[in-house]
Amino acid sequence: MVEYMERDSRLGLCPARAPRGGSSMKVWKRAIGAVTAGALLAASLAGCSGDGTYSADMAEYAYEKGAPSLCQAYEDYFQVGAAINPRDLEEGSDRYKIIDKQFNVFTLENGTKAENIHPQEDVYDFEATDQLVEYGQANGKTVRGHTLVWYSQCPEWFFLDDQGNQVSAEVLIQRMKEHITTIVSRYKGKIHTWDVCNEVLDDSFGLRQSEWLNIIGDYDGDGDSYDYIEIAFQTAHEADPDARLILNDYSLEANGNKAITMYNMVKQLLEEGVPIDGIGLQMHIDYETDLDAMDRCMRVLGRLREIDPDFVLEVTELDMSCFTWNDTSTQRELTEEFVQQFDEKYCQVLSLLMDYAQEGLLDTVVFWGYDDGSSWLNEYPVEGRTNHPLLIDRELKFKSAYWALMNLPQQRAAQAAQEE
Ligand SMILES: [Ca+2]
Ligand SMILES: [Ca+2]
Repeated sequence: MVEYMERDSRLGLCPARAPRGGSSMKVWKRAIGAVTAGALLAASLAGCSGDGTYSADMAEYAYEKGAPSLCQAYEDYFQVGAAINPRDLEEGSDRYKIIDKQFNVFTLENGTKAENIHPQEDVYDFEATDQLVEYGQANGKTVRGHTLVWYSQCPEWFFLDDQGNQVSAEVLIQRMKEHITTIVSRYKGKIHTWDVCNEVLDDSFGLRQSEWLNIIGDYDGDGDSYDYIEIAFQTAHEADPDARLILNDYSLEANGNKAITMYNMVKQLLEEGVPIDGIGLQMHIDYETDLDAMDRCMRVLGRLREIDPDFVLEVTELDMSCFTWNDTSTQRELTEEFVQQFDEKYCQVLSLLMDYAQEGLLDTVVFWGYDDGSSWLNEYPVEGRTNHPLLIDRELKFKSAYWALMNLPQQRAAQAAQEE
């Protein structure tokens, strides 16, 4: 924080810490107007260290020692993280310098998914996950494990016997328990948080159809079919009682039906004693994301704290597409107007998340990647498009969105101070 504050004072800004508390929806609405000025400020700040032009050597500037970092800027609110891949951990590389400096919580984008870590019944491949865990241990970083039980990127052997027939519920439960126990035990005390189950809900209403659901079903006969989720969380909890266990899903911040379905299900599971510590909101949003809907959904999920006061929300896969869902185009012209809208939306979203953090509802925000060139959104939902959903561009240069987010905590603090 020290170096950043020195830069601030050079520019005559008060680096006051954001006060705790404060009302929620009002704050981000007020903060919006300050963002453009913030972007200009960021440009001049960046220019201070270079030859006066905004883009010159930005990447080098932003990860040099003493330059600001995202996780420092938000340290009073939440940890800031990124999904990464093994190449990011090559010490000394530009990518390593960026992730090591900017983030304090990490998820492997693919390495811990079942198809990679447990490709065959008797074959585990821990290499990528071990590498991240070792890095985390050596550098004081929080590591998230993603993910133990998911309908996708899960090898077929889980669900089939030697003859290629579907296995019984008993066999699948046994395999799931072995999978979870082996992995969670190996990283006991080292992987802080597990996305135990991923994407268990349907987009319209109720549970998603999956082999996990269809084979295990209402195994205990109590009238619900949450059994595979219940068993997964119990098993993970037994393997590492101190790990934070998360139920992760998408569109919870946008789809009210889904948020309410999640609330009702988790409420029942908590009341039955299932050890769920929180909900992970993937938060794959776009530049037109409806913030009022987001706030309503977050408030619904936040009510789970009435049942468990320690219940948390995490943002686990944040990125912001330059295309709305129905837009099938492959290119987005980055006009000044669009970039400004994009940066403002990112600030508004982060400002909302800071509100929840101040209320103790949320303590972790993880981006799904960090550079536009590596984002999955270049291939999904439209293949071969050029998307720009993150804070660092294809040349590993820091975008204006990055600088806008860097300035946001101070702007909020300044706004709050003005009102006192
Ligand atoms: Ca049941
Ligand atoms: Ca039950």
